[in-house]
Amino acid sequence: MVAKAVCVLNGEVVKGTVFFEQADSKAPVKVTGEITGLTKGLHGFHVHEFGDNTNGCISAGAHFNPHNKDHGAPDADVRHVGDLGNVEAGDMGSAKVNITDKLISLSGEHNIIGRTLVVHADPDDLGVGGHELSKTTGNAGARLACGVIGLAKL
Ligand SMILES: *[C@@H]1O[C@H](CO)[C@@H](O)[C@H](O)[C@H]1NC(C)=O
Ligand SMILES: [Cu+2]
Ligand SMILES: [Zn+2]
Repeated sequence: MVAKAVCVLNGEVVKGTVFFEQADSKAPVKVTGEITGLTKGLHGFHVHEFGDNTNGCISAGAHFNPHNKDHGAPDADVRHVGDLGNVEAGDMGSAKVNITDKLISLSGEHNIIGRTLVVHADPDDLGVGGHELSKTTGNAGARLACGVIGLAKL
């Protein structure tokens, strides 16, 4: 059965709306939308563990990682479930999101509904940057905007 979810990203400057759609519980999830107010270039893009924004994006915790793996690229064998890589903003600071991901889900063990989507200040090095944070966060820097992923109308 098709499932849909939505997230409104809300930061001081960075805003966005991101839609999630999954044809059935085993299908890949299509992630689409637009994020504005970014600097030109790549920005880390992840699902973090908790849908808690009581202290801003910080209370969302670490990357959603139910299997205790190292951080990695979306297409890597070793990655967090929440690792969606980067979005890329153009000259006007707007990024079109168009990702299809095989690991996140809108139900079951990898369910991202009720968790937080975060867009970061810096590029995610996809675990291979050689920085001390590469294997945990991709060294993606500050959390510019975030929002809780919620159920959407079908
Ligand atoms: C999103 O990506 C898919 C596959 O790469 C492509 O077929 C589709 O046209 C893209 N959609 C948009 C809105 O860019
Ligand atoms: Cu993140
Ligand atoms: Zn990660």
